[in-house]
Amino acid sequence: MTALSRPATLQAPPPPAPASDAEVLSGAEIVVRALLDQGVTTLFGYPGGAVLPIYDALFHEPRLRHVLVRHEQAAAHAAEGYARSTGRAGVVLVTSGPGATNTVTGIVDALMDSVPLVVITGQVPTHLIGSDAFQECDTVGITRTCTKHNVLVKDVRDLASALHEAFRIATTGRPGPVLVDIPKDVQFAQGPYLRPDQVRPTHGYRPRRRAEPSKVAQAVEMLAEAKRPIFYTGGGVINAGPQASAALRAFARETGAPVTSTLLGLGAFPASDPQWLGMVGMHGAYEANHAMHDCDVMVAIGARFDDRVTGRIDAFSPGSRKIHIDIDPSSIGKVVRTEAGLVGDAGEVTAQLLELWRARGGADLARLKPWWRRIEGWRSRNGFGYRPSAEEIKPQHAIQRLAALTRGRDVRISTEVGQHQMWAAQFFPFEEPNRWMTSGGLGTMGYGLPAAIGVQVAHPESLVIDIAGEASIQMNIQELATALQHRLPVKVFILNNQWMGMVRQWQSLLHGGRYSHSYSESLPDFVKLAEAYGALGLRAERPEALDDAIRRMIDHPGPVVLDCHVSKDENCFPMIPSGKAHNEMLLGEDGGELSQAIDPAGRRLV
Ligand SMILES: Cc1cc2nc3c(=O)[nH]c(=O)nc-3n(C[C@H](O)[C@H](O)[C@H](O)COP(=O)(O)OP(=O)(O)OC[C@H]3O[C@@H](n4cnc5c(N)ncnc54)[C@H](O)[C@@H]3O)c2cc1C
Ligand SMILES: Cc1ncc(C[n+]2csc(CCOP(=O)(O)OP(=O)(O)O)c2C)c(N)n1
Repeated sequence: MTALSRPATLQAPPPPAPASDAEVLSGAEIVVRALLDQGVTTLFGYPGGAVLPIYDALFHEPRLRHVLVRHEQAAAHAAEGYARSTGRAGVVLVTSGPGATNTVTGIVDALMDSVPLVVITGQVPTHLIGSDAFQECDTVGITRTCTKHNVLVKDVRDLASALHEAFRIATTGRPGPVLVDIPKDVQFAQGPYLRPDQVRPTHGYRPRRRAEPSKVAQAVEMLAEAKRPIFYTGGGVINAGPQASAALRAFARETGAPVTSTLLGLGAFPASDPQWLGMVGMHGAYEANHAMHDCDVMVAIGARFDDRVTGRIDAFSPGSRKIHIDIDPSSIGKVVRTEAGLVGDAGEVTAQLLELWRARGGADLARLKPWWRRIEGWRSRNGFGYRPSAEEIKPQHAIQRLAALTRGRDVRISTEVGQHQMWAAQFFPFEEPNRWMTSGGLGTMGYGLPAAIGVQVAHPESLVIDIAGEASIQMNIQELATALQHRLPVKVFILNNQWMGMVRQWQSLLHGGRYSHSYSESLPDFVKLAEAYGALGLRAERPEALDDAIRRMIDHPGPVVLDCHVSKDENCFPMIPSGKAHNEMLLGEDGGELSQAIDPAGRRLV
């Protein structure tokens, strides 16, 4: 998805309807009022010259909580964490020039992963635009291809409607980031304030929520005839809200089909459910990938056939007919041929399917028995197997212990990017949506800690843990100060293998073991570093110290960094090497029958 693929109707909104009785406010006050009227309670930001009038207006507004980050990239990721864990838009406020450019990584991240953000940037005064003024950059130009919509507001009379439209566009249809660039003179100028109900929506942008009935009927018949069906679910189910997860659970139960999910969809379907096959894709479960490869009808719900999922596209599930439910029509048929494309919201369309399924009297579940027997065969092989050790902490074991020791708590997990992220996806079971925050499409190292901060702001009572690598965590480590300042007791659980492990793994398997610049030299002492910020620093170096360290981490009332030293050379398996098919997975040395490990759903595997 790029902004260029979006309908042209997402251009600048039309001028607002004249409201003679409208209240007159300064541009800065309009921003604050619009945020309040949109139900915003929290924003993540960093001040600077071009945005000072808005900061001044915020000074007088106790109903808006401003979380001061230490780097604008982190503001965007924190807003993503907030949005992902609540389903509401995350709001970012930054200055012009470097403030705006620093947010770009987070904005692209949100675009790739369909996260609703409203990013407000200050801009130099209108008469200076184009003069290379101090801290001027073409924010709208720079972010054109990485926002769902962006707009430079040159007239204060357009400001309220631009802001309300930003929220509507960010949160409806396929969610994404919207940027509103506001020159400083517009922030000072006086203009009419329009409430959301006074704003005319942008003409033509009306995302469809319910699928065409004929397509629903076609999909139901395809599913009823299927002998080897599978549900391939994704981030779109999370976007669609908890009712979508509920509809998915009911539909899966009544159709008897196995369920897989992408990295971004974890939690939409409970990991403890017997119909759950685990994550699909490059580092997905052995049984999930085989079932995807051999199914005859695939029902993709809010999943976009990413290349980490499909592997070699001409070998992707070659014998199956595809049903694709997606709110973004441009997603359907983009990567794979689709027999039934259902445009609409994952929750509403799944409910439509369920209703018609029930009306037709379901289908004979006995026909799926041979399919489930094959799946059980794949399941009996422990694809996530690894060789346990009494000498060193295995990273997979560390995640299993973290999952075991936090079970029963209201826990929410974010991650950085790398092997630790994949092990977290494989070994930490999620039962509910909005509990798992990770950077999938862009794969942004440095995402996890600020995202955890955003999650903790939204869920003060939750246990929020960033599962990190020692390389990734250093990309936004400064955000420990944000956590301390705002009394956010986030935990950082570092799987420290002293390598950029995922890079080392690829170099090991695909580049002849030439480890070019992937060793993490000169690592800081993370315990001292945590202490320097005022957090609790802990270290675990041996397996017998692990449980105690995790307990101390989760019981501590403030922010904690736990530096967990793990095996240096462990690879993450299964792995579908790039350009290979789903049934050409590499397994670890114990990816067979040997391991005593348990899988994410708690099944003991031999
Ligand atoms: C190191 C690394 C390894 C990875 N390995 C894997 C892997 O093994 N397996 C894996 O799955 N991923 C993996 N990923 C992630 C991968 O790159 C993609 O981000 C991910 O697969 C995309 O998930 P998704 O298809 O659910 O799409 P998303 O990006 O979540 O897209 C959601 C889709 O749903 C649609 N949608 C949005 N809202 C709605 C709604 N309300 N109703 C209906 N549709 C909606 C959108 O239009 C879009 O098409 C990896 C990432 C990294 C960084
Ligand atoms: C900003 C950014 N730069 C580079 C990469 C490429 N990359 C992916 S994983 C990885 C190594 C991550 O190392 P670490 O955080 O220690 O995690 P590990 O893989 O060891 O668990 C790198 C460099 C990236 N994803 N993001």
